[in-house]
Order: sequence, then C-alpha cells, then structure tokens
Amino acid sequence: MTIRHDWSRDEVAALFERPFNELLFAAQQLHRTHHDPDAIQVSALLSIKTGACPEDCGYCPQSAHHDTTLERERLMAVDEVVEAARQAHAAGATRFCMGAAWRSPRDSDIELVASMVREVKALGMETCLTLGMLSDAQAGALRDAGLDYYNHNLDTSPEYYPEVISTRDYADRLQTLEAVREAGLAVCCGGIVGMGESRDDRAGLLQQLANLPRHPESVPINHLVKVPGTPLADAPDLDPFELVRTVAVARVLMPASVVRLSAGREQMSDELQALCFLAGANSVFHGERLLTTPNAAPDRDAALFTRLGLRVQADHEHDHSGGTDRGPVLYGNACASQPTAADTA
Ligand code: SAM
Ligand code: DTB
Ligand code: SF4
Repeated sequence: MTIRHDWSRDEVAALFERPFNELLFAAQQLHRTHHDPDAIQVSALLSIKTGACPEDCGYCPQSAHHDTTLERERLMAVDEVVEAARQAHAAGATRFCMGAAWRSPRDSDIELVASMVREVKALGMETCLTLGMLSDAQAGALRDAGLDYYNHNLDTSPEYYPEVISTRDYADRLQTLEAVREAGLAVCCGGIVGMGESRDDRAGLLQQLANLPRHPESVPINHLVKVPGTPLADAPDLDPFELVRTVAVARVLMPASVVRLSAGREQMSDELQALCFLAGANSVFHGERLLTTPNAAPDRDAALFTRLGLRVQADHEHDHSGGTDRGPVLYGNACASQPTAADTA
C-alpha cells in the first residue's frame, strides 16, 4: 500500500460518509498491514511550565485570556522533571512528553529544556517536547540534545481554526512543523475533536495532516476536555461514533503512523476506547494527569488492556528512524518493565 500525500477534501469526506462497519473494516485491514493490532504504545505527560500562556486557544485552561482556576507555575527544576520521568518509566511509559504553556520558548529556556531532554533520555526513555512555536535554530538545538519527538498540533481545519484561536494562525503552525522536520526530529501532530466543529472540519484537519510532505510519525487525536472558564466549556457533545470515525479515517490516510487516543479518555467508556483501538488507535497517554486535567486512572487502563489482550510496548520496540513506512517492532507479552499490564495479567 503506497503512502499518499495528495488526498482531496472530497476523498476524505467520502471516507467519513462510509457506513460505519465498512470504514472500520478498511481501517482495520490497513492497521494490520503496518502494525501489530494487539500492541499499544504508552507515553507519559508532564506540564513543565503551567498556565499564564499569552495565546488565546479557546479549548485551553492554560490561556491567560480565560478565567480558569488553574494555578500558574514557573518552569520546573531539571531534577524534579527527571524524577517524574523515572516514576513514569517505572509505571511502563516508554516516552516522556514535556509540555510548556508558551507561545514560543526563549533561547535561555531552550538550554534548560535541553538538559531535561538529555537526562530523561539517559533513563532509557524516548523524549518528546511541546513548547509552542520554534525557530530553526531552536529545533536544531533540541535535536542536538537528543530530542526524539516534537509535538505541535494543527488542532482543526484551516477554516475552523480562526473560530478557536486568534493569536496565531495556521501558517505559523505549519512553519514550526517544517522547522521540526528540517531539524530531523520525529513529528507528533494531530488535533482536537468535539469543539463544535463540523464533520467537514474533521476531514479538513486529517487532510492537512495526511498531505504534509511526510506523515507525522505520531498523530494525537484529542477529545476536547471541557474546562469551566474556557470559551469551549459548553461546546455541544460530539456523537462518540464521530470520534471513532475520526480515528479510522486517520488510520486510512496515514496507515504507518502511530495514532494516539489522546486527551478525553477519562470521560470515555471502556467500550468507546475499545472501538477506537479497533479503528486503529495504538497509543495512549498513561498516568494520573494529562497536562492540567485528569487522565484515565492507571489501574483502569491496566484492567482495560488486560481485558482486551493489549500488550504495552516495551522500551526500544519502536524505531522511527525508518520514517513513516515502517511499523513498530514488537516483543512478546512478558516484559519486566510493563507493570501496568503485567500486574493484572
Ligand atoms: N503551548 C504549546 C502549544 O500549544 O503548542 C504546547 C502545549 S498545548 C497544551 C498542547 C496541545 O494540547 C494543544 O495543541 C491541544 O491540541 C491540546 N489541548 C489543550 N487543551 C486541551 C483540552 N482542553 N482538551 C483537549 N486537548 C487540549
Ligand atoms: C496532545 O496532543 N495532547 C496532549 C499533548 N499533546 C501535549 C495535551 C492534552 C492536554 C489536555 C488538557 C490538559 O490537561 O491541560
Ligand atoms: Fe498556550 Fe498551548 Fe494552551 Fe494554546 S494550547 S493557550 S499555546 S498552552
């Protein structure tokens, strides 16, 4: 199956329109050609700098423009971050994602964050950062520190984007994605559903992702976490099958990428999550918290993975160096570094 980068909006919209069972079957077939259907990649998240963000993203509790109850926190000390990573590693996470509520980091921030990357990597984990917009030089400095992934989401379609964010535009996002790619980092890029967008907007987001010069290695599909005080706190509920369709279409368009069922799992039933895994999601955030909101409880995840026979990937079972055409290489079930699944097996 060739990896395409020339999807038209109509083609993507037509995938969304397919009967649910047909769409899931197509997604599942492609999933199986590129991935082990019974394996799941597990990342952990930490907010290393929280709140008081100058951007006005309508979904985000960390924006200084919204009146949320969130306490702002300065950039964490390197040793605190490393300790959190150590704990996440012991709990089975193979990648540690550090997020900061910045529009873009200062060069002095980059030096500190580079130390975090070096030390977290020394634990044997993959590293991911999400710090806002990056210059070419900053992306290069982070690569030199050993960073594996950079997360920078397009969030929604180009048409709906201005309804949600006014302080930066789509072109800004694309420019950072280009800087990250040029630096040779792996790209983690996805979006959010449930923000009151139309199905056509969801198609538009996935079309943009799939038509990037290279598919993102990692595609997070976030379900909006409605936070009181944000402009989207009262967004209309999304039909849960639309989330499943979005995952399935992402899988069809970007068959070799890892699709992460990202924010919003705490509010999802086990059955809805299982449908998303069937539709091609093969990664989650694991741990008590996302950045500022609660995540699905770790013991609930462990029980769910066991009930579904899902194997948590161990360290070094994946290799993004081969680009997006290569699926992860997987070990068997018995792995000492996977207490989350093994404990309940
Ligand atoms: N400030 C950086 C940026 O925006 O690029 C990095 C951190 S930001 C919190 C990372 C991503 O979290 C956003 O792009 C958005 O997709 C997601 N996100 C933020 N708030 C969310 C919410 N309430 N529900 C779901 N996803 C959310
Ligand atoms: C992504 O796509 N989702 C994560 C991660 N990348 C940084 C963030 C989700 C944040 C959810 C709201 C919160 O906890 O603040
Ligand atoms: Fe700031 Fe990122 Fe939140 Fe937007 S999503 S307000 S840039 S922390």
